[in-house]
Amino acid sequence: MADKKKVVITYGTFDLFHRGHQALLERAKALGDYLIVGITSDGFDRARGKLNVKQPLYDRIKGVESCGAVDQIIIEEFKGQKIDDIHKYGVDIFAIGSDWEGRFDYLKDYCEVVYLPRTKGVSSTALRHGITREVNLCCIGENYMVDRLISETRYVSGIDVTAQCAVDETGTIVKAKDAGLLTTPTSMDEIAPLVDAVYVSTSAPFRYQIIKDALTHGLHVLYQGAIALKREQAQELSTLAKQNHLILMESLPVRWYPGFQRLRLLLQSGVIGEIKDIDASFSQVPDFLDMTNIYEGSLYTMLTRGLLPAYAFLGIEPASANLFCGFEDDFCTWAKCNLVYENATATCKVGRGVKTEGDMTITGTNGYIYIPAPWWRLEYFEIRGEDLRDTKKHFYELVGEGHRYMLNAFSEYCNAPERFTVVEDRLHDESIMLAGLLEDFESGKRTNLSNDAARFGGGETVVIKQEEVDTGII
Ligand code: C2G
Repeated sequence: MADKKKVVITYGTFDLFHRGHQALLERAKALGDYLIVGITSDGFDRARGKLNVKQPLYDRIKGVESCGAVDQIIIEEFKGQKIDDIHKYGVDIFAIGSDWEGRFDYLKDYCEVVYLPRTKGVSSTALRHGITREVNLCCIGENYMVDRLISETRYVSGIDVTAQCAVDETGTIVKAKDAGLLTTPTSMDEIAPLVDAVYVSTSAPFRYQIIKDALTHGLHVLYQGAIALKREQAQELSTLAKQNHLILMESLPVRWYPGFQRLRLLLQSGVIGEIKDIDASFSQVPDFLDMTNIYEGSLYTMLTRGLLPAYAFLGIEPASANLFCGFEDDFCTWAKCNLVYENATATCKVGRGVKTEGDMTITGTNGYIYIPAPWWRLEYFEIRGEDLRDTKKHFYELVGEGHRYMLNAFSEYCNAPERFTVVEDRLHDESIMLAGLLEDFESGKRTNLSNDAARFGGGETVVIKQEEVDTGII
């Protein structure tokens, strides 16, 4: 029919309605004659794992209504409803922001699908005036960690990736090859006015300089892996962040998982008495592992995760620490760290290119915690004592990849840096310790690697090295 109205539909949470939402709805309306907006119910957001939604449904509806471009509002209550709505309302065009690029292509069987560019820099100015809580992020690096982080930000209300750039082999920021519709700045001077924070996921040797640049430009920083390769550099970055009231945080999602947070509180409350031993393993065998790049090895990418339970539950100052590393050529495929505290011990084993997973056991004077492998999901654990009938079972569901919990914490801290001071010293000290450990290991390795060569494991040649680390380094 010639005069049939062109019906457009779009969906969203529309929490703390802002001008990015407004622009999206106006653009969607301009695609046709009649605009339907599906607003997610609180239950649906919970079910799809969207964290941190601030407003109840009623207030979010009021926000969308205030926009003036909307003809009809419906509530989105379940996965799969979109196809049903398209039939029900005779929809011609499904429109959605470009952060969902490709994700709704399956709807092309039912109507036209249009990805509309998102509004950039919605929050930078507003954030400074405390009006909205959305944090704009630029990802520095092009790798699967960045892809994973970007996809998880979709499920956190209050943080948004608006830019991405790459880093070349000299450590210089360059245009991203595959940034999709994101802005791709080519220097920190260009990044700074666009966003509030950066996520740094580069090769270890470039990390220090890029983080320093970002902090100097007044940006909050989330970084992947060890903060720096030298203790002094890590210390310098910590001081810089504190002086400028900026958040400097390692991207270590496990720390923010609901189960991990609860376990920490339980241990602090003395649920198993005094902790005497912790045993944790963590490994990855990625599809593609570049073993010519030593900075992809266990030591640089995994150790921080393996040490987390010991650091978090026993502290960052063991009386001594032994680090054993297995190498293939110069690539560290596994590392094992034995920590000795005044009154407790801990072992962590990490691997990249070798596979291991173990249950985690935390031994205490009145009982123990048993966490089945892979322990790091922390979805389930048991508090056990002498009498197994007294076992207490704890279950904490982990949604998505888990990064969303960390992103949630990061965005909240960016909005209220004064709240970060409670955890700042501990997190910074952990990073400094780790940088120191890597520095000492590196310098030791250079002088006596050849003396420690050993052959074992079915004829495979592996270099194994034992490093005695001074008191207070870890
Ligand atoms: N949006 C935008 N610019 C911004 C922020 C958001 O254009 N700066 C767009 C989003 O791309 C989305 C809409 O505004 O199309 C609503 O965003 P959200 O409230 O974050 O909703 P979302 O979680 O993206 O839900 O079924 C729900 C949908 O899948 C989308």
